[in-house]
Amino acid sequence: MSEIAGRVLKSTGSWYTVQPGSGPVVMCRLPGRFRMDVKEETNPIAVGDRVDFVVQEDGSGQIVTIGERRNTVVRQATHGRRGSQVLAANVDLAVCVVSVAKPVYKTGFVDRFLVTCDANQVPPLIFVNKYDLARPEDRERLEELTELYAGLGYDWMVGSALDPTTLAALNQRIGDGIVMFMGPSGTGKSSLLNALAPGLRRETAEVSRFSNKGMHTTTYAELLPLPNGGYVADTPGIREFGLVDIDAPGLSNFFPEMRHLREKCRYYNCTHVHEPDCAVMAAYEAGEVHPERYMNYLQILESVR
Ligand SMILES: Nc1nc2c(ncn2[C@@H]2O[C@H](COP(=O)(O)OP(=O)(O)O)[C@@H](O)[C@H]2O)c(=O)[nH]1
Ligand SMILES: [Mg+2]
Ligand SMILES: [Zn+2]
Repeated sequence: MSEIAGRVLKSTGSWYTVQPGSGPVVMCRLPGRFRMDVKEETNPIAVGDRVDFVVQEDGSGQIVTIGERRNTVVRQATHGRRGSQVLAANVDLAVCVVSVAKPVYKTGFVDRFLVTCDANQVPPLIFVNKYDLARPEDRERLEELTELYAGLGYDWMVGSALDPTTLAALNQRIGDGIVMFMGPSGTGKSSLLNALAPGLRRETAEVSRFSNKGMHTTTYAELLPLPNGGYVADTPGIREFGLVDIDAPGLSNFFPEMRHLREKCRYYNCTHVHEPDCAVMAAYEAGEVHPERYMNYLQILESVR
């Protein structure tokens, strides 16, 4: 039997919808032995996974290999459940959707997102939505922030889900990759999703989450096709992914403006808060590390301790 390579678009727990290189999707099952290998994660296969399968007599597929993952977006299990849940694998772009107003963005959220993306090897894009609502003073501050974040090497976009120019730019940035939208509620994720992939007509995350309320089935993501050959991972209700495996002294590795200063600190495990001869604090005092970034660093540090 010949093996066919494909990508997992959807998982319902026992069946996986797999898209081969060409042709229609195949519903596949996973032999039980794969589940034994999984220790910390609750699901052995996530959307975005590359798999090989063989076609059975009844036309269904049996998965024989799970490809190595380039990255994962993980949600820590809640409510006393064991392990973490992989929401999606092999994500090409994680978009942090924040908005100019209603609700107004916080750079603390943005910085946390950038750290977790970096720690999980997921390429990030910050998208500041609802630019149409910006007042002159908002525009000024956004210009300053755009300069700050672009200067640090981050992918940073400002626009509106209602603006075709913004949508075209986003579509181009996504290309044929797997994109995932995250961010606080009300910032425009569903609007963007619907505008980028018209015809999919997804309900809002809030509604999907409600309809799953009280059920013990886990809500897995689903990959929805985009017009340019890419996919958007529809992940009901995800704001951000958890800060995993970052220790306090390692945190500054995820701040590009601090990373190169670390070796100049007196202590190798300096956390840049109170230690003597700290190069990061010296840079902050000299105005070379933006005060807001340093404050956000301190806040994230608190949460990883
Ligand atoms: N003015 C303006 N409103 C927007 C924009 N994008 C989304 N909205 C509105 O913001 C509200 C929340 O959007 P929604 O997509 O449901 O946010 P989600 O919670 O992130 O999925 C809705 O009323 C949208 O119509 C935008 O670019 N400009
Ligand atoms: Mg929504
Ligand atoms: Zn230091």
